[in-house]
Amino acid sequence: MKIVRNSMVLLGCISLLFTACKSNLKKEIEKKKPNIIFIMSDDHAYQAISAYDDKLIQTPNIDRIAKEGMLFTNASVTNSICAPSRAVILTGKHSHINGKIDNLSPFDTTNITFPQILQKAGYQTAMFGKLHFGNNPKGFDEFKILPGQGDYYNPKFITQKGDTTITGYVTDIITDLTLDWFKNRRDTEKPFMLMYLHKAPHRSWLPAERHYTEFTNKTFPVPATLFEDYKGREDIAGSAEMNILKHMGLQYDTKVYPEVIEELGIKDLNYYNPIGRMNPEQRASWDKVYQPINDDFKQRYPQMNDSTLMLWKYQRYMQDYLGTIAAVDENVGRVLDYLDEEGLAENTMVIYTSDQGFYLGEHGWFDKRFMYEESFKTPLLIKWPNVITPGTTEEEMVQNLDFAQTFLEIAGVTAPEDMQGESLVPLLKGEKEKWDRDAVYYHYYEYPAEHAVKRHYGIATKEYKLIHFYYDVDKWELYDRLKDPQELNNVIDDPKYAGVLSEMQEKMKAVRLKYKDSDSLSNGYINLYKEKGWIKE
Ligand code: SGN
Ligand code: CA
Repeated sequence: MKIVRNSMVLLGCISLLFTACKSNLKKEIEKKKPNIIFIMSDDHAYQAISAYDDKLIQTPNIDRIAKEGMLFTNASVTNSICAPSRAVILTGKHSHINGKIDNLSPFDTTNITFPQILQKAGYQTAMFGKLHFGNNPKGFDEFKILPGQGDYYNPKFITQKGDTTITGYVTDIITDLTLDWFKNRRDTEKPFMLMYLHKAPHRSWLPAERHYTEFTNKTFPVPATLFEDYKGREDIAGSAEMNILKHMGLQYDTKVYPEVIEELGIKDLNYYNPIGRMNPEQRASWDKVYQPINDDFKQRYPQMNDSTLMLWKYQRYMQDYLGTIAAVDENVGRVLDYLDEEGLAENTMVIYTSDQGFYLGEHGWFDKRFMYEESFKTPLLIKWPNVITPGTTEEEMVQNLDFAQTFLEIAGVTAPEDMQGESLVPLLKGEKEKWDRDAVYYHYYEYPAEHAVKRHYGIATKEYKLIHFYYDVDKWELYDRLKDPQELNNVIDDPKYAGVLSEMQEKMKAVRLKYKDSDSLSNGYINLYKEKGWIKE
């Protein structure tokens, strides 16, 4: 009897030990799963990252990600506007499938997002910064997000414990919140997925005080197409309302004081004053630098013509836009340093991207929305030690649609069948032979709306781009991306391109079929605008 009891106790012990070992082993494996830090800025043009182009600004910290990892030179978005881009990233589905077609309607939270899946798979998840969804994110153990667009100075945050307003500069604060989470609440037993999302450099471009002088003292090179006249494309490019001369606000964007505008008798955009949130101390530091700019403008304005005013506005735009990026770069450096110091860098994938590209004076524009190069293309830099060969450049066509499946694959989770992207892991591993995408798809919807960019969809191959503008127009454009990188010549009617055109049209049909987009879906989304009264019949 005794022997039997003893052996049962022994067996029990072994089984307990086995279970403990198994659960420790599981924890070890969980811990070894790569961590993910997804860094995204808002409206950060690749032209303003020195790893891509160093004529405007040096961004040594962001560049570090490419130096230690991979720089994607042909990454694009599927719909060049904020909240839709974020919805595509979280769901791995095009806008016409996830339903978030524009910034105006709230995100449908019945969509399954990759953070929800990762959280279930044992990842600790956190989000800090700008989401812009109109509702809170699902699948996060912790979030502190800006309401809507958020503010540069003394921003309010939505948290799980209620709203809070924090004194200071938004880019620094989002980083402080992130580092505070790392230091005080990161579960060292679990892998993590962190979304660290900057508001900068979104309009209306308020830099941090420490960057005022440096940037307002600089003069930036003028893009070749700043004075484009949109000839032959009057009803598409020419009808958009994002021209620096005509549509950029003197007060709102270039920071001319309301009293100066009044004194000069200028009719300006009727926007609120973005420096209004500053406290007296912040305002005093601002005035020290921006009052002399105003004095100078007051003196020069009477002699200005359209062309000198355009140049003045362009320089003011660049000074403030790039000034906000200096703080993003410094703060990215703080996070990268923390990872290095804590020995976390080794097992962490770091991604830097933007929710879309942006025009920095090309075509005379600011803003985005079009499928044309500067707003279609987005920066993408990824480091993943021991997997990516440092300093690699990748020219394959990848999209924000691909992130969800990439993260799921590196976490060892099978992606839902209905996600529409491709995992980037083969490219990250240098296994190019496993990548066979030859075209990407794009669809923009937010019209009629601010900036008046018409609804359009299109495909891009490495060589060509075919775009169809619809709803209140029916216009097709074809661009030769290699011969005409600035996209000034629409060759749709050029007989030399007849063969290319028919090939691209066939491809467009196939791609639309593959991603399940159709005219009937587009009409459904137009009807939605009619129902909401945003389109008058
Ligand atoms: C705001 C801006 C627009 C910008 C949209 C979308 N105007 O409406 O210039 O296109 O955001 O930007 S502002 O007067 O509010 O600054 S997005 O990045 O959120 O999509
Ligand atoms: Ca944006």
